[in-house]
Amino acid sequence: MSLTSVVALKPPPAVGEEGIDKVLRALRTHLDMDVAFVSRFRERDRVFTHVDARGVSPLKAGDVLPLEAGYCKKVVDGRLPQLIPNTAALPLAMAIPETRALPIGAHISVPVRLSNGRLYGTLCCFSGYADTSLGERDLSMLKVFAELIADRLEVDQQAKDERLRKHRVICAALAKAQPNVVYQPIVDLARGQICGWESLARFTDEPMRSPDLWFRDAAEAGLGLEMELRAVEKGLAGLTQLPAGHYLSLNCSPQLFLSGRLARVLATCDPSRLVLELTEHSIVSDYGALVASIEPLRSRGLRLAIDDAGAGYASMRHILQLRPDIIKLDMALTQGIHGDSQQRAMASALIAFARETNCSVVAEGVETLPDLLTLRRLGADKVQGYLTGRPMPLALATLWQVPRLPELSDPKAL
Ligand code: G
Ligand code: MN
Repeated sequence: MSLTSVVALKPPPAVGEEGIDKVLRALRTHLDMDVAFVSRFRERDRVFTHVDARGVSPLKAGDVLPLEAGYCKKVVDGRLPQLIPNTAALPLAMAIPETRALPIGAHISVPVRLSNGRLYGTLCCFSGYADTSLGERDLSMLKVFAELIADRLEVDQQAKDERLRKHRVICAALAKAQPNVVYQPIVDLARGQICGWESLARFTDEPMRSPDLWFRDAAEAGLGLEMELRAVEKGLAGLTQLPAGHYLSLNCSPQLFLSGRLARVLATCDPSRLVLELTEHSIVSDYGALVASIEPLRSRGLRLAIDDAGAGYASMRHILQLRPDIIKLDMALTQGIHGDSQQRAMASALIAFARETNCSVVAEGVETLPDLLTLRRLGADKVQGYLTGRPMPLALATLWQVPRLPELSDPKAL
């Protein structure tokens, strides 16, 4: 099976710059001028990064002009004043071709400096007509706005840098065929035998962090689906080596279902041996679309599990809307259940619901025999946890025997 390609993975576009557009609009309408813009100086030219205009604008965001053209560079160098209420009264301004071409009757401009003092560019407003009401107070206000914009640019830049850094780290991990997967046994309590395996992602690349954090960073870098698909592909690669009667449970986010990419990856597998666990961490906004995206796979025998049930609000909605085949009780609900009547009450309620709706219940995170016996007494069908087997490499999984737990076959232990 070929791993998802990482060749054409571009960082996602930046977000959050609309704040500057709002600042520009407020400034321009307050000064009652035709155009307001922020320009960024480069070595030889300047880019108009944000533009706000009344009516049809002579400029648009993304335009590039030579650095020397127009007013801005001259204002920054002190060759032109920052405040020009009437260009006709200033021969130097009249000597600039744009003054007549655009035309520019009034011009007000200040440098935008970053906190380290470095010049970023300028914040500028101009109008076609002179406006002799423009004064020092307007210039002071422009300077305040320039500082606000510089702050905002820096925050945006930091966020962009951070996303690029994450993107590089995630691409590097994908290029090294990360993540690896391990398999954890799921034990059928009626038979005391393994019935399936959950494949779990593990990252051995630096920085050493939990899989949750890797997936979160991948999503922030716009590579969440690539990372998830990789984990699914790697999990699936072990299916043929697991005993034929065992199923394989794979973790998927709602976004992965909705992307349509999952079906392609699963196309060559026997769906009746597969369970997809829907992680509850993301809120689903369109259950109709999600149901529709899973349906073709379910009609071919694939089963759907809701992961981490009992841990939060989303899982309850998932259960009601998606009508799963399996409900996986979160370890927050199962660990210590032996000694906690609240946990027992909640687990019983979910198990009763599962019975009514023809679902089977897998209790996750089971580490102790008393918890296992309590869960069995309450009606859980299957358990998964350190007690019956830690997540392990495929080679070990193919040989794994459930530890002998005499109490499991002892009716008195109920
Ligand atoms: O969210 P999900 O249920 O898919 O992930 C389960 C996680 O819990 C895995 O990372 C797995 O390694 C871990 N895990 C599995 N069994 C146990 C257990 O018995 N105890 C604890 N603390 N963690 C477990
Ligand atoms: Mn899971």
